[in-house]
Amino acid sequence: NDAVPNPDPSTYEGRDAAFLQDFATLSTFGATPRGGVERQAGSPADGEQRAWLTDLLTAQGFTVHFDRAGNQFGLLELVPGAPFVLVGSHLDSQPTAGRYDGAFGVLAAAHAAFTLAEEWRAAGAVPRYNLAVVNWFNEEGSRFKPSMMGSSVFTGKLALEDALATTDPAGIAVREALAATASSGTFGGPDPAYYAEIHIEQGRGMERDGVAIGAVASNWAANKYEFVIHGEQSHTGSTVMADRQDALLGASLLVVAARDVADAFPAGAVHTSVGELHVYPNSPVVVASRVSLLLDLRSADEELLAAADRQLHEQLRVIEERARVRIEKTGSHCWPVTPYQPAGVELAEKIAANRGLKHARVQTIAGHDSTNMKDVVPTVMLFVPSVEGISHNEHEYTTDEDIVNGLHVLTDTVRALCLG
Ligand code: HGY
Ligand code: MN
Ligand code: MN
Ligand code: MN
Repeated sequence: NDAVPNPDPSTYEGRDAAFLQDFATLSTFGATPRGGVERQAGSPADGEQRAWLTDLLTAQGFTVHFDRAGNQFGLLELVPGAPFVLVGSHLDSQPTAGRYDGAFGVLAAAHAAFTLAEEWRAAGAVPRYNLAVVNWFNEEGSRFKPSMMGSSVFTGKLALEDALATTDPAGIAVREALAATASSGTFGGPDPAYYAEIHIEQGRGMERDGVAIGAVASNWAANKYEFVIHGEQSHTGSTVMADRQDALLGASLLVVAARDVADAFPAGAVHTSVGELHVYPNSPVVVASRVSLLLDLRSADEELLAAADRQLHEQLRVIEERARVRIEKTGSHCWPVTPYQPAGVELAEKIAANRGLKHARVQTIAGHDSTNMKDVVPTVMLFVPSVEGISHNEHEYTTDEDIVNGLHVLTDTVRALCLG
C-alpha cells in the first residue's frame, strides 16, 4: 500500500477531467514523499495553495476576498444585494496528511461553481441567490487550537481577537501567520443563505455498504480537553522511587485511562484518544516536571459521552495519587450532537437518487466546518467513501469515480440551493 494513485483525467471529459487535473495539481502543494501532503494552517505551503486557488477562481470570473480570520471567499455576484449560497471546505491539513481531507471539498466546490456560472451565462439566466466558494482557515487545529477556527469566527462562536492571538508551539500567532501568507483582508464576509460541503467519510461504513453518497444527518458529540500534568523535575537515577513526582508517568496513566474508559462501553459507542503530548524538559536522565496533552472523547450519544467523561474525571484523582502529580485542565472545547436540517438531507438523497447513486444517511464522527455552519444557516453535508477508512494519513484515498460522483451531486445540490 505504498503509492496513492494520482487522479487520472484521461478517461473523463470536460468539467470532470478539469476537476481531476486540478486535484492532481493541488496535491503537489506540500507534497510528501509517501504520496500525502503537509500544509498546516498558515504555513508557506498553505499560503501557496491559497494563492493558487485565488488564481483558479479569478480566471473563472470570481472575485476573491479574505476576511480578518483568514477565510478565503470566491464570489460570483449575479444578483446585487442578494444573500449567498456558500460552498466549500478547508485546504489546510494535518502534519503528514492525506490529499483528500478538506482539499477535495474546496476543489469540488470551485468546479461545481464553475459549472453553474457557465450554465447561467450560457442561458442568460440569473439565480435567486449569489454564489460563494469558501476555503475556511484552520479547520484542522493541528498547529493552532481550536480546530474549525475560521468557521467558528464566521459563525460567531469564537471571538476574532481570540483567534488572532492564538499561538502555535513556536509562539507564532495566527495574526502573524496570516500576514506572512497574505491570507487575511478586511472583507466582512458574504451574507449566507445556505451552506453546502462535501468531504471524504474518513471511516469504513460507506465502502462496506457500497454507498456512493452519504447524506450527513447529524454529528457526534465531542469533548476535547487540554490537560497539564505537573510533577517535579529530578534525576532519573538517583531519586528514590518513592520520592518521584513523575509528570510523564501521570500522562501515561491518563493515556491508558482514556482507552480503558472507551473499552468499558460497547464497541463503537465511545471513541477516545490522546493525539498530542509535550514533555518538559524532555531530556534523558530527567524525571519530567510537566506534560501537556490533548485528549478527545466522542460519542453519538450525549448520555454515553457524559458517562465516559465522568469515568475519565474519576480516574484523574487516582492518577494524581499514584504518580504524585497534579492534573490541571487548561482548556476544553465541547460540541453537542445537533442534527443537520432534514430538508437538506432529503435534498441530498433526492439528488443522489436522480443521479442513480446508492446513498444513505450517515453521521459524521469528525468535526467539519459544516457543523458550525448548520447552526446559523440550512446546510447540506455530503460524504463520499474512503478506501479502508484511512484518514489523517498519507495513504488516504478515494477513487476518481467516487470524487467525480461527489462533484456531480454537489453541483446539483448547489444549483438547487441557488435557485431557492
Ligand atoms: O474532528 C475533528 O476534531 C477535526 O478538527 N476535524
Ligand atoms: Mn476535513
Ligand atoms: Mn482532518
Ligand atoms: Mn549529573
